[in-house]
Amino acid sequence: MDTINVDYSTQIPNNVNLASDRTVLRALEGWHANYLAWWRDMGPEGFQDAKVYLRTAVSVDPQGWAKFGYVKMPDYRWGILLAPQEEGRKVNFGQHLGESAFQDVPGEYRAMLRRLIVIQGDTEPASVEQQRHLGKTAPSLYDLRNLFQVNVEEGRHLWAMVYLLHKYFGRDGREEAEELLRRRSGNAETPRMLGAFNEETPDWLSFFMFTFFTDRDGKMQLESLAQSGFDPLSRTCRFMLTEEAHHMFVGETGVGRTIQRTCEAMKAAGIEDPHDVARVRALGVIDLPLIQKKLNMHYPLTLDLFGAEISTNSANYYNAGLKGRFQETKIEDDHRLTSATYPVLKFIGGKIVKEDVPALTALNMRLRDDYTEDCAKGVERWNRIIDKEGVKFRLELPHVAFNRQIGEFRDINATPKGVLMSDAEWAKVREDYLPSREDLAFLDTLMKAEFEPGRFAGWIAPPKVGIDNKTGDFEYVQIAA
Ligand code: BYC
Ligand code: FE
Ligand code: FE
Repeated sequence: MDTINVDYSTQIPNNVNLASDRTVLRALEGWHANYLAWWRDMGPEGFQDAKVYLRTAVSVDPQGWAKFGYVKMPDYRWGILLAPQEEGRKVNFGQHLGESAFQDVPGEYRAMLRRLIVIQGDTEPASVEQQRHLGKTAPSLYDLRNLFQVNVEEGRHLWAMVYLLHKYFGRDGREEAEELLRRRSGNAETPRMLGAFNEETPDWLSFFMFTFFTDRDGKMQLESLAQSGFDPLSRTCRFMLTEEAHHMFVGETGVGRTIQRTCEAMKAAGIEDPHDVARVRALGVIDLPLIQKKLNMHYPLTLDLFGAEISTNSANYYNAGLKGRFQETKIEDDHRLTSATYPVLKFIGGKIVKEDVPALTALNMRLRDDYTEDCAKGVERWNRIIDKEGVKFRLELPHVAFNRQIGEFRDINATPKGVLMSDAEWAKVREDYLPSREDLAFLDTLMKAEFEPGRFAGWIAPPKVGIDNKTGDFEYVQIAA
């Protein structure tokens, strides 16, 4: 079997020749049943029988890897797809620089590697759980379909990690794979592993912010794992990244269309001051200050996902050749980082100061900086929409010390501009910067489903083009009667 096209003859589509790997195939078939039970329990609520116009990966050829068609989500062909093996691939960083890439798990790195794979795997079903109630309030069938596309692909990303656990980690891998179906987002006893994945996604603005910010952490982490010297991990992450692009598209255009609609409505009503919140809300659109507050909520939560600024874990991952930097092979240095330094923001003597630290321990910070740069570009594209409509307002990323739970700034209060303040001061201004109960109640009033083909809820503009070049009135989801 070639490794570009996918074998659909087995219950589990794959391009890893599962048919000749009976033990792994059998174990995965067992897990499949539990996965489907999890999907029915924790997947999109109320839409399990709807026919959704979804893309399914049929190949890993960058020129054309997907086909579109109506599918009921539980019938989606979740498959195991790895990018083709590169002949003679090497370990590109760390202690093993220049050695052949690992085709099997090096014994001494087994625990570390398993942990990385499990953490990555845990986020995927978590996001599906977080988003399971959103279908009921979708602003259009187009958006509903995009939500479900993201959901089934996150499900596939779980499959990608579970395949590695089953194939390379024996019994403990199989146990971890079961645990991945047992933890639950937001559950006090069995929470998901990372902070942001236990938060609620209460409304569509949060969904769009999540796919813009948090799926972008996914992109950055997958980029670093795609550099891995453990070749099967690298190959699976490389393919996952092709799907990830759509998730960020959903987020960026979702927020962009919301902004567009708000600005248009303000103009039509002759409102010039974007801070005249009451009048803007009376138009049934989301005021720009509230969009900024949601951004203020999601960006720090996602910064926390990068771990502490200074981390021996990340140094160990790098030395072992398991997790690299963003675009590692394009960076010109020794790829060992034995003497390099990197500037890190720290909290010392009551002040935020920049300090050079050994680059090897600052890898989380570096990846986070690359992430921030990527986010800032997206925010600028949003600002261009506001400019174009002639509204005087700018969205901004808050300071990295704002509202953090992990790392240097977890114990302090800072404004989005980075001005430090006491607990008492913070309590007074918190709702100037983060959504208040009243803000959320307002958003809730807008979250009403619009399921008529071609129609959109009043708070969001239609997209410029349809999915798969479909026309505006295309029925992206056929909701079962
Ligand atoms: N919440 O040494 P540190 C995605 C823990 S998103 C809770 O700084 P490290 C997706 C940490 O585990 C991408 N705990 O940690 C997006 C450690 O615990 P231990 C997901 C946290 O390991 C949208 C301790 O604190 N993939 O794919 O350097 C939809 C010390 O911290 C958190 C990955 O993350 C937190 N936020 O960095 C769907 C890639 N942060 O060892 C999907 C794999 C830290 O003391 N993960 N801790 O028990 C990693 O590379 C790293 O584990 C982390 C943390 C970057 C997450
Ligand atoms: Fe994912
Ligand atoms: Fe994603």
